[in-house]
Amino acid sequence: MSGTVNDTITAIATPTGEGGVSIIRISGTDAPTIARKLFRTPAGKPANEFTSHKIYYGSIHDPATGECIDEVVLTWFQVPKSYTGEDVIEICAHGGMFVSSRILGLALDHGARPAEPGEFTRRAFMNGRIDLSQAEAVADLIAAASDKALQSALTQLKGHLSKKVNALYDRLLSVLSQIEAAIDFPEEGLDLQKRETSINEVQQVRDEIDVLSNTYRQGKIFREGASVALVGKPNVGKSSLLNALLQEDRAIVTPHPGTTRDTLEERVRIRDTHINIIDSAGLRKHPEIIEEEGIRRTRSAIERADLVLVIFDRSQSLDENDDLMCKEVSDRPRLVIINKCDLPEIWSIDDLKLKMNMDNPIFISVKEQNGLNTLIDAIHNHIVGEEKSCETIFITRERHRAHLVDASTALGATLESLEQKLSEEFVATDLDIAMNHLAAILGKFVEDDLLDQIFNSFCIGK
Ligand SMILES: Nc1nc2c(ncn2[C@@H]2O[C@H](COP(=O)(O)OP(=O)(O)OP(=O)(O)O)[C@@H](O)[C@H]2O)c(=O)[nH]1
Ligand SMILES: [Mg+2]
Repeated sequence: MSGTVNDTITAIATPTGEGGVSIIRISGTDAPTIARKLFRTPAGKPANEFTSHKIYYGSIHDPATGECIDEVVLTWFQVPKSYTGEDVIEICAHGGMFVSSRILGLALDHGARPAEPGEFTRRAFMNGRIDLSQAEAVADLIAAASDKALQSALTQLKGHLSKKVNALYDRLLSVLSQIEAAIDFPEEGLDLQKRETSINEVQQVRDEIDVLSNTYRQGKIFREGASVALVGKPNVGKSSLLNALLQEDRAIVTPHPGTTRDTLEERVRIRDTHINIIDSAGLRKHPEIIEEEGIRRTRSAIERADLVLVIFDRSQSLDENDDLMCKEVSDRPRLVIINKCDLPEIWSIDDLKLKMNMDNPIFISVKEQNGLNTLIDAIHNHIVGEEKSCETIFITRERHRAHLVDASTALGATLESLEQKLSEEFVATDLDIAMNHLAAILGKFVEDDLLDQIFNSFCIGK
């Protein structure tokens, strides 16, 4: 991370390319001075003073040559009531790359330096405008590709997760203050009643932390989309189903078993969620050498999938390859699909029930486009589960989950020490560890390396 925290930074905040408007953002102490140097009123005069949060119409000139670069509107957000918590100038220009680059160049010539990715948001965090989980929500909001992703990022940006984590932290803090009082006045110690209340309170906080960390599976799906793997022995119609779900001829389909040799991943939107759907090489007990790597990849897809669609062909007898597949998916979340229902059936459902501890199978014919809506509903229900209110808090980042799990572990140790009436010092140490993990979610006492890692994934200008 270059530069100092007090210098003035600038960037084009809108995406590169042509558009209706583009915004050049300048943040830092020199922002108003730079704006005064570059901006002219419609009468061609310099603007002496700007008022905060008012929009000014005028133009940008090159002070060295007097050349007019563009007609613009300019807004000044006076410190501290701005996105970054510093003086911020936003110049809204016509949306051409050349025009916006010229204005950016002028801001750089007059004292600003180029902002790094996420540096505006990083300053908002450093200046206490938002905490770290809200800063992460800004990145998630920008990257959101579905309503669910948008809703959960917005809830986090509004500070719902922060409030929840802060409340849990404060509850542990009151327990800790009781414990510390007992350490400071050992003659009084932690009496039985206080010990009991502490145990109850720590247990309750721990339960709430566990509930929160358990929302990760769902939250991650909202943020990144769900992985759904299409699995079956060769020729059951996996690639045909992929194409049907995508509504395009993406994967090669032939009547020959063993057509797909590699996994193929495509994104498709189902209702308001996006899923990454993975077509795979057919599982076969005695593969040719060339298929072996493909099958290894199929296994890896089964491992990482949030849902496996296990596909059978009703027109071919069940064989050892179907057995192999049943074994491979036995402990994975799955939907059983029976394809080619347009052809005469060779085996009965009871044959399959014997092989698989099976939920209700879904009958489809990709060829005749039958049963596909039922399948889509089933995928959606499985992925999204029951609808939760949009205010429900979901954990969407592994970083948050890891801190919650560690906090819960430390609280487990706290409870053990309390129950076994060990020295208050032990209790206080574990409580402190748990509280530090909660604080880390919000970015209190955070290391620069972690900030670099988080903000470097942002775009420039945010
Ligand atoms: N009758 C009928 N044929 C189907 C249906 N679905 C797929 N097929 C045919 O089955 C054959 C195999 O289809 P694919 O989609 O390539 O099967 P796959 O499971 O991807 O096969 P591999 O990649 O070899 O593992 C093709 O000839 C498809 O046209 C269906 O619902 N009914
Ligand atoms: Mg295939």
